[in-house]
Formats: sequence, C-alpha cells, structure tokens
Amino acid sequence: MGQNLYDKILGRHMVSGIPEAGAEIVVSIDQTLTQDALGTMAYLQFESMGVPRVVTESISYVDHNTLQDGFENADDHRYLQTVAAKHGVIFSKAGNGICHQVHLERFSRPGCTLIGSDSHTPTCGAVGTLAMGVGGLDVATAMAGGTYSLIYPTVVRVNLTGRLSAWSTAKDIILELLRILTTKGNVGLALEYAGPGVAALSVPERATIANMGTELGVTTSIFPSDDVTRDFFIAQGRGLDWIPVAPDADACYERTIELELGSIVPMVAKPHSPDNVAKVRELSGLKVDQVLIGSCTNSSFHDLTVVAGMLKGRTVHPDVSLGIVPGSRQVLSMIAVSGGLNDLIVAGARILESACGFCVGCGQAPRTGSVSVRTNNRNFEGRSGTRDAGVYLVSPETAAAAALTGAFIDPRDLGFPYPEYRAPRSYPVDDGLIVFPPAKPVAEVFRGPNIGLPPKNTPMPESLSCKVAIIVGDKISTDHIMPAGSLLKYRSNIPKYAQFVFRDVDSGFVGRCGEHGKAGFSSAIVAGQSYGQGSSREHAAMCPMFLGVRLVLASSVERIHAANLVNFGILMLEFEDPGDHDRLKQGDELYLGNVREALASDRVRLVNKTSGMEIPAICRLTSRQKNIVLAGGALNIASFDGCKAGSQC
Ligand code: MIC
Ligand code: SF4
Repeated sequence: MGQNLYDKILGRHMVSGIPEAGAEIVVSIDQTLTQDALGTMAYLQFESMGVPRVVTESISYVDHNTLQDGFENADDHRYLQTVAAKHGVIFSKAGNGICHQVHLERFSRPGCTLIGSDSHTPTCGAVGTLAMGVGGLDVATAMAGGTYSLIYPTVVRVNLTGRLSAWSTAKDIILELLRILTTKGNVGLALEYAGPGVAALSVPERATIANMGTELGVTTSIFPSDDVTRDFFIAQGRGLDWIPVAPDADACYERTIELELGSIVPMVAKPHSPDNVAKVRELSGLKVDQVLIGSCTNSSFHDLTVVAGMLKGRTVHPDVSLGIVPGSRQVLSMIAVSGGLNDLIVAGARILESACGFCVGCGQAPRTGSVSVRTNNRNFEGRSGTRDAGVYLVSPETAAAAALTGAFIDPRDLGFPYPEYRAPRSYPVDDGLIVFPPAKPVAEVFRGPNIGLPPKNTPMPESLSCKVAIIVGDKISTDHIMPAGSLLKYRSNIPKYAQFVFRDVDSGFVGRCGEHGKAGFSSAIVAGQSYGQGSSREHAAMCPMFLGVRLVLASSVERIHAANLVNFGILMLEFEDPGDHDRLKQGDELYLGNVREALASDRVRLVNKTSGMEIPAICRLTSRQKNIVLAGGALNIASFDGCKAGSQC
C-alpha cells in the first residue's frame, strides 16, 4: 500500500506512536517560527527551560505588533532581538515582512517538519513542508530540543484537474473548499493537494491555498514539491534547499474531493465567517467603502503585479479607500523595480508597511457600518476594529475591481483583459533585515517594564467546583475570546491583557470570574461547536486561566485551542448531548468529584449542583494530555525531554 505525503514525512520524523489516523504520535521538529505577538511568551517559556541554545533552526519574526503606539511593542522587539542573539535564533526585523511570506521565500524546506506559533504556519505546505500552527509553549519546547505530539491526521486528497480561467484565482479555490467543507467539523483532517491541476499553480498560488486551509480547521495542508517548486527555489537563490517530495502512485487517502479548476469562479466570504461563501456575481452592485490588499494570504509579487496591472492608468473610485500591503520587503522592492508600485501610487492606493497590520486590526479600522473588502483570511466580527463593519474576503483581482468601480463586480465583467504576469526567473535576494545569531552568544537580554513572566496554573484540585461564567454559542473564535488589534501591546503583560477576555462578547465576564474566585470557586466557560477557532494565540487559554477558569465545556473545540487549554491546565470536556448546552445557565455550579479517578475514563458525569441535573460529558484528551491538565499545565511538568530525536532533513 503506497504512502501519501503525510505518511512519508511523518514516517521520517516519528519518534514514537502508531501511524494510524486518530492515534497520538510523537515527532521530531526540524524548524520553528515565532512571530512577535506570541514570541515574547514563547521565549520567556524557552528561557525558563534553561537550555542555552536552540536545537531547531528557529526564526523569530517581527510583523504583528508594529503599531508602536507606546513603548510596549518597541520594548518587546528589543527583547526578541536580544533573546534571539543569546540563544541562537535567526531574527527577522520589523519591516522585513509577514512571517509566512518571508519564511516561504527565505527559509521553507520541502520534506521538513515546521511548527510555528501562528495558525497560518501551514503556508509553507505550498513547497511540501509539513507545517503546523501550534501554541507558543509547544514551539518553546521544540526549540529546546523537545518533541511535538500530534494526532495522526486523517488525510483527504484534493484532486485538482484542469486550469483556472482568467480572473479565477487560488483564493477562489480555497473559498470554494470553505464552501464545501466549512470551518466546522474538520478537526483531525489534513489536506493533500494532488492531480494534474497542481502543476498549473505557482508557489505563491499554492501558498494562498495552504495558508487559508487554516480556516477549515484542518491540521495542515500540503502540496508536493515538484518542478514548479524547484524553479521557485532556484529563483530565490536556494536551489540547494530543494528536494522533490511526492506521494506514491498508489497512495491511500481517507477520501478524495474533486475540483475541476476550470469551473472555479470568483468567490467571496461574507461577514462574519470565512465559510459564509457566495459567488461574487451574487453581490454585484453592493457599494464598497474600503479595499485592503495584503496579509499572509495574498501579498505576493504575483498578487500585487496583477493588481498593479489592473490599476495602471485608472483611478481608485472616489468613495473607496484602497490600502496595499506588500507581504515582504522582497515583494515591495520587486514591485518598485518592475514599475508596479508607481502604477499603484498613481491610481490612488495607500501603500502600507509590510506587516500584518489591518489583518489583525492594527490600523485601518473601517468606518461605522461600512463594507470592507479584503484579501486576508479572517472576517470574524470586530476583528477589523469596527464591530458593525462587514468584512468580505476576496481575491486581489476582485478587490482591485471593487476599488476601481466602488462596488462589488465580478472581475470578469470589467471589460478589460487580464493583466500579463510572468513568474520571475530570479527574485532579488537581500537578507539585510535578517540578523543571524552571533557565534559567541550575547549575554545581555533587554527586558522592558511591560514584560512579565508567563503565569503558571496550580495542579487540579481533588474535586472541581466551578461556576459558569459565560455561555456562548457556536464558532466562537479566539478573536472573540482574546481580542488583538490595539491590545496586542499587552501580549507580554498577562495581568493587564487578561482584563480584556471576552471584551466584545460580554464585558461582565472578567468581573464574574473575580467574584467566583472570591467565593472559592473556579470558573467555567460553556460553548457550542468549534469553540476557539482561528488563531493559535495561547493567550485565549492563558488569560482565562489567569482569571480562574478551570473548565471549558463545549460541543466541540478546535485543534490548536484545545492544545493550548491543555498546556495551561484547563480541563476541556464535550457535551455528550449537545442539548445540555441550552439547559445550563450562567452562575450554575458545576461539580466533578474525584477528578483524577473520573478522568481515568473518557466519559465523565458532571453534576449541575444548581439544577440538580447530571451532565454526561466526553473527555477527548489523550492520557498524556490528561496528566498535563492534572498537573496544572505543561509548565508544571517535567516531561520535557531535552534531547532531539534525530532530524531527517
Ligand atoms: C491571527 O491571524 O489571528 C494571528 C494574529 O496571526 C494569530 C496569532 C496571534 O494571535 O498572535 C494566529 O493566526 O495564530
Ligand atoms: Fe498576520 Fe493576518 Fe497572517 Fe495572522 S493572518 S499572520 S495577522 S497577516
């Protein structure tokens, strides 16, 4: 029986476990990446492990907190640069670009394992890297030489045939997949792109698809490393980093999704979920106020050259504000040299810093009640910084069409030809904003006053008594739990940041947790399906933990958030009967006696002491995870093994 790409790469990195879908396995990690918003905590955790030099090839990017309204972000950046120099980490300075774009260009490696403290780390699946988004603590552990545990994925083949027609794009492919698979119920799946249609997609196009696979909730997405990949590596001056990675001809998959690329049309994800997908034509004529082109999903030279071609000799509609974010300094310098930058400026675009920016709500908040058309990957309510604005996710082509006409229009209806684009034979390589660690470690690490140590939980008590502090519905994202935007500057200051948990959902949450604590209770969060979807921000677990949350009782919890809850010692249970969600009330007292004995089984019975009812629940944690929760989180556990199990790359 042949092997698919996951079997091959996981097989070469497996340290222990059985390679069967659903089983927990332990793998070695070749590369790690961090970004600044989660990086400070990750490096503080790394420092607490007492390992002098990182074991993985580790790259630390500054791309999220570049707003710098106050000293906090700048202090964090200095901490990150000095801690990198001390421990052997490569440091990509602010201005060099968005971590996933830069990593793809300069550090990606086919056939390797990469974990990153950012949910869009799977972007590098575009070149055949097995790349996963995880919490910062998991990255810290890998950097220190530890292994990474994951559930062996159920692999779904996405068989691509045919070719995209003009104006239909990689973004439309992933939006079509979001329409088919939705953002819910895909935990444990991994996508493998295959079929004759793959060869017609460039690496940046594959990156768009792999990047936004995150919104499906899958573990990761991967493309083979083929001749197109080789040409990309050669053009990046990294031909020696390229190796072919392909599945066996008779590889096995759990199922196959067929996509005929010629049938893909321009698509849009409407507010407030990436799976609320429609055809652009269905929205024709809807007036648009703001257009933003960029983010780690769509900010490549390919994307911006096509946009520049569309805007050349034309002017942005008077009622539209158009912002453009080149994904990296390399992209910015290339559009400057090609002349595209001037076409954008002359047309009326606002050129913004190569950073996450608008995508994470750092600037460019749209006006009240407006329609904002964006090329990024998430449109959760309020993430843009304006709660009642509607954010629509589209391709750069559809975004540029809206910028020109002031309304939604299928770009096929514009009436002018698709701009010419040829993949560059070579990219300008300038790693001038990448600081490589000195051979002799630097002793001094700068720590600004905003930086505090990561909080530790206490071991799970013998019996758990929690009061329900909030009841939320389905698809609560980590943006709902722990808002980002202008609050990003508090990422290194947990007591401060914790004051904003559920700020936009229920401003009474923090106060109630405090009252429960004073009365001797822990707090519980009750949720519906897909709780914790979206980002890998461990603050969405760490801050509730800091407020005294010990239990999340939900219909289902998304993969990265579930791992973060475990890492911070929060017990996560699923309703056996989802109807029990509606039978609970805020303030109810939930009780689980003899927790250690109860968790020996995967079925537990909580008691609602307020109503007197029993709530049967499922505990999906592996025995390793149960031990971590009982210990009060990974920082309390000495399971860190401190040695790396031979990289295969
Ligand atoms: C995001 O897109 O939501 C972020 C900001 O990149 C997060 C990481 C974070 O919250 O720091 C992610 O995707 O993991
Ligand atoms: Fe940055 Fe947005 Fe990508 Fe997150 S999704 S890494 S905020 S560009």
